[in-house]
This record gives sequence, C-alpha cells and structure tokens, in this order.
Amino acid sequence: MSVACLDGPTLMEFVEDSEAFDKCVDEQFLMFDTDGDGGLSRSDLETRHGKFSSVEFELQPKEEITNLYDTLFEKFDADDNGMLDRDEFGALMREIITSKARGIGQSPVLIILQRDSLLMRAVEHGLAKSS
Ligand SMILES: [Ca+2]
Ligand SMILES: [Ca+2]
Repeated sequence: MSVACLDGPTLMEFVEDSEAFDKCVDEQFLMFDTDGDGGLSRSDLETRHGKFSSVEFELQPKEEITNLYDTLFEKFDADDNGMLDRDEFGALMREIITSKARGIGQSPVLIILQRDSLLMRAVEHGLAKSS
C-alpha cells in the first residue's frame, strides 16, 4: 500500500485514454476472475473484495456491501446472466472511476492505494503524463 495525491481530472484523463484504460480493465478482469471461467460472478467479486475495497467499499457494513452487489449486477449485468463479462466489467470500472473523479473534484486529495488497484494505475498514468 502507498499514499498518493490524486485529483479528479487525473482520473478522467485515465478513463479517457482508452488504450491505457482498456489494458487496465483487462488486467483487473483477470485478477477478479478467480475461477478463470471468463466471467465475473458474485463470488468472484466477493473473493476479491479486498481489491475492490480500495475503490469504493471501504468501511461499509456487510449488508450495505451486499446491497451494493445487488445494485451493481442489476445495473451492469446487461444480458442478465448473473455474470459480468469483460465489457460489462469495463462499464462498471468506468462508472466507478468517473464517480470517484466527481467526488474528488479539482483539488487533489491524499488517498491510500493498494498495489495493482485501478486507482494505482490511474495515479501511475498521471505521473507518466506529467513527466
Ligand atoms: Ca469467474
Ligand atoms: Ca452478463
């Protein structure tokens, strides 16, 4: 884990750089798909919950997380097969990053990053751009 400074525009740049973002979604998808069947089921996501928590779920009571998963599948499981495929997962990641960017706004905030998390990639992306 490390601490980094992040602002909304940096996150949005990352999402809009489709090459970098897609690569990152692929990577996250493989990490979440713990049973390797090419789709993310609820149990895949729950297994990787530690990873997810760095994005949005931290400090939430368990039942709220369960509700969150319900909403998440309702909204992003477009073909309603109980699994998120690569594209559905990409849409979810985009939504998470975008809402995070909105939440942070223009002024940089300090955040705790888990290694290999999506936000970590966004920060690295921003650093690469500015150097
Ligand atoms: Ca799976
Ligand atoms: Ca699906």
